[in-house]
Amino acid sequence: MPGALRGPSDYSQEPSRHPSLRINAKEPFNAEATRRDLVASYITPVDFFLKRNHGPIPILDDIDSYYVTIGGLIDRPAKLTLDDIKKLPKYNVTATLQCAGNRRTQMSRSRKVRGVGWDVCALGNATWGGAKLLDVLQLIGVPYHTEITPSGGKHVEFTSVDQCPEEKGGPYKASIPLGHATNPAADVLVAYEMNGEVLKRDHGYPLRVIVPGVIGARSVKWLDRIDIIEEECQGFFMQKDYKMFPPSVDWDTIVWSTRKPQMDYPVQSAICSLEDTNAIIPGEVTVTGYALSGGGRGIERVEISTDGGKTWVGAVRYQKEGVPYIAGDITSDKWAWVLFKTVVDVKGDTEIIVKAVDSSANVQPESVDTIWNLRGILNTCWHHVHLLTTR
Ligand code: MTE
Ligand code: MO
Repeated sequence: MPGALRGPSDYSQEPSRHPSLRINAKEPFNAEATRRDLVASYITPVDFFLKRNHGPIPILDDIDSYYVTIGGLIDRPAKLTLDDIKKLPKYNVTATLQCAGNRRTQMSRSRKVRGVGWDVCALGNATWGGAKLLDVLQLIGVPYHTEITPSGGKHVEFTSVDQCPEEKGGPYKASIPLGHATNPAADVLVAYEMNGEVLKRDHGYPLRVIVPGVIGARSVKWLDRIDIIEEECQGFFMQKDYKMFPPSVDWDTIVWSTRKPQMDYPVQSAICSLEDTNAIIPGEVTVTGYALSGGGRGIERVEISTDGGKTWVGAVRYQKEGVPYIAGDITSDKWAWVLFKTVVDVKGDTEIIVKAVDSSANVQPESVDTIWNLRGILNTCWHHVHLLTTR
């Protein structure tokens, strides 16, 4: 089913970006904020939000001729304009989008992996405005809480318009199970706003999918089609990428079909107020950063160690200024990261370590070697910062 629209095949019409971003690859454009910029606010400004692309950025500004085709294993296929989507009830969901490749550079230091290198900022936390995917699906006759349609549809596939070399010049694609898409509590959105503004081209203008609690790769930008399909999407990024293999599998032994596409991400945290290179004056040092987990699990604890992991001290967690964070409470944003803060007394050269525990009591692994994988995804080991003090 070829899409109606096609993005550019070269990089001559890229949007402008904030000059302070760390650029990890120019074409396709892949960039992250500096650590300090990332945690300066709970809601990440669009400028500092992760930019993760596999091809040139599409231009879909002829909004009068734009529509999303909804088809596949259903009786009532439809073409929906942006206005049709905007007529549905609007939801604002604050959700963190994290790329599965976050912290890949560090994993590659232990043993080389393939993929764009990222420091600890391949994520961002935004308030996404849009229709719920299940309301869009209801328009074509799919009821809520459905795992299979009468014609055998079990997955919802999202197809974009960007041309990705990995798809042999075809568009980026991904799918999620129908049961996930039609679960009202999963908050899957067809979004047209980011932080109260119209989506920027870099982030999927005019429409993108947001799948909260799931690796960023499934939140397809520049939406062209939504199809109900029988089996999960066969695209490159579902079948030949973004799968988690054990450390024993390498490029000569990999059998892609033995693993399912990665969906939820595991518990993660990182220190963002400090870099390995900082020369610190001995005394009190403020340590801030973020923690998050997938699947809507909250953050139960964030702990800091300065003695190599023998003893740990809890850090203060927060989302909104002045509101104490309680995992699972209605006052917290369940799909969003939690920022943390603590003060450490640094006497001499010190290594500071952070780890988080989520509301299912999952803990980050100590060492990168036990989770090493050839594509360098889901590096969630304890995050270390090495501080040198000035005398
Ligand atoms: N959608 C399209 N059409 N093309 C892409 O290359 N990249 C995916 C996802 N959706 C991608 C896409 C990946 S891997 C991630 S991590 C997120 O978009 C990044 O979204 P962002 O650039 O808005 O931060
Ligand atoms: Mo990603």
